[in-house]
Amino acid sequence: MRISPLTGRAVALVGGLTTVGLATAGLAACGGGGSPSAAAPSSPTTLQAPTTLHAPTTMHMPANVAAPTTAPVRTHSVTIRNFAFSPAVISIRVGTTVTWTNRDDEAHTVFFLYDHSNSPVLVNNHNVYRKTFGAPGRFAYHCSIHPFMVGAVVVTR
Ligand SMILES: [Cu+2]
Repeated sequence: MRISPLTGRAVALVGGLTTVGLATAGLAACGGGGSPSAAAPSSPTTLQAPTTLHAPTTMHMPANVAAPTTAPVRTHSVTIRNFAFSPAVISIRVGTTVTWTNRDDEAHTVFFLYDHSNSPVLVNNHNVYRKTFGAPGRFAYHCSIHPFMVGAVVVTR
């Protein structure tokens, strides 16, 4: 009974990571002999909106979301094309409305971690989302369907 909940969770996390690491190592060790039959992904026909997402205060970003590092471009228009936000990082003044336009046939969203606001699913090419920023800061966002699609809005006075 000396294991605290925190320690227990940490051990569980490490255990999970170790399992993943071992699995990866095992695959690598197989060389070319393994069958790739397990690689078929299940089809994402039932997309679940994260309406009840409550991020713990100690974890601001999911591990698979990387922060964009490019220099900000001064614009209020972002194009979504080829599974990327362009420019990935923009800078605006307080009170500016930013417009995202989806130029892909694929559906995308614009999800902000700081307020958990999500755009509607932008589909059918040329769908537009607008959001106004009333306070300074650096606000990272990503596509909730494709978390590797990341961007940020830098708001200054
Ligand atoms: Cu997307």
